Amino acid sequence: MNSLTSALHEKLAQALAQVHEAKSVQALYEVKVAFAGKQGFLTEIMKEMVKLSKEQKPLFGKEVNQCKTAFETTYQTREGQLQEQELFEKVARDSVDVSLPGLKIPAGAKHPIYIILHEVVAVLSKLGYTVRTGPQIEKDWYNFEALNIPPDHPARDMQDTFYIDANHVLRTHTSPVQIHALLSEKPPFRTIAPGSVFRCDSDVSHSPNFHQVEGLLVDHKVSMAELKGTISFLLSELFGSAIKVRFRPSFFPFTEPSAEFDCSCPICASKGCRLCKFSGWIEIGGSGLVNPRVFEAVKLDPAQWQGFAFGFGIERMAIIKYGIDDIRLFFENDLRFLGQFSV
Ligand code: 2U9
Repeated sequence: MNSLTSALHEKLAQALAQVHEAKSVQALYEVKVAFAGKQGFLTEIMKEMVKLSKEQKPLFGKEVNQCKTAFETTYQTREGQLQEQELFEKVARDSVDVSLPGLKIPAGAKHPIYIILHEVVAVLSKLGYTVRTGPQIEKDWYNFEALNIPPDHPARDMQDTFYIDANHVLRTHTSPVQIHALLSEKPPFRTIAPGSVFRCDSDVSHSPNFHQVEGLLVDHKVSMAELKGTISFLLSELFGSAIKVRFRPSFFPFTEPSAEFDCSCPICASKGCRLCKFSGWIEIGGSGLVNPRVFEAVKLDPAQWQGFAFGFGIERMAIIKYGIDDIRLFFENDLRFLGQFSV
């Protein structure tokens, strides 16, 4: 046996021992790369063949092939064992203890604002109102001008309005939705615009972002009596038929005449409590007959068309209905607060 052949057999014996000793599929693979890989021992020893005689060369080539086959066979057997072993270890490691109690997934709850908003929509739908929505960023004209709010009106003051730029604002009410409706739809119609509005104001009873519902009915002849009937119906459906409603003269640029409306305190049944400030009455919102100047702005003839409109804040409704004393709770997403409204 020449020295190359004995080196070959010695290395094969070594590699087979390493195969048996390998503790992982990865370690095993490294043995294979070192012995039979492209740049491994067998490739290198083949290069040494030039040193052999013409007769020795084919014999040595045959030896190399036999060693390769012997290595492969042993390698594959060991690989199978290690793969199985690793699989068992993985299964043992990842096993599930089926006797452990399951994770409790708490049930979600509807947000109180969502609950009230949908109650209001449900009641007004019975009277034939359909919901309209619109963008939260509005052109000055839709939010103010068309609603007869002149440039020097206090509602436009930087303190109340978030300006995006000189011509765009975060809507301060949902009235621009009604302006879009008046421009795109042929009256008569009745519509409600619920949604998020923004005012630069923040304390226990004011949030820079709150929700409103506004209603608008347009027809040839519309009266304050119909407006009062609509508001009374809505409040009695929301707070119960025992509720009393009163209207107080007020002023809004977009309605004339205008009236604010209150309801008897549903918390203390008008006996007097902290919520109604011991007056027995709670302020709910504002209303009135659509100012003819609004019809003129949207190119509708005020001699042909009349309307009534009303608006109120949803947070305020929720505060009254649930006896909540800080408006900021609606926006903090504290699950201890939100969980109380689960159905
Ligand atoms: C058009 C014409 C008139 C909607 C109205 C009020 C009165 C009102 C406030 C109540 C509390 C807003 O959330 S609040 O601060 N709203 O007092 N809103 S009348 O009048 C309209 C709307 C659209 C075309």
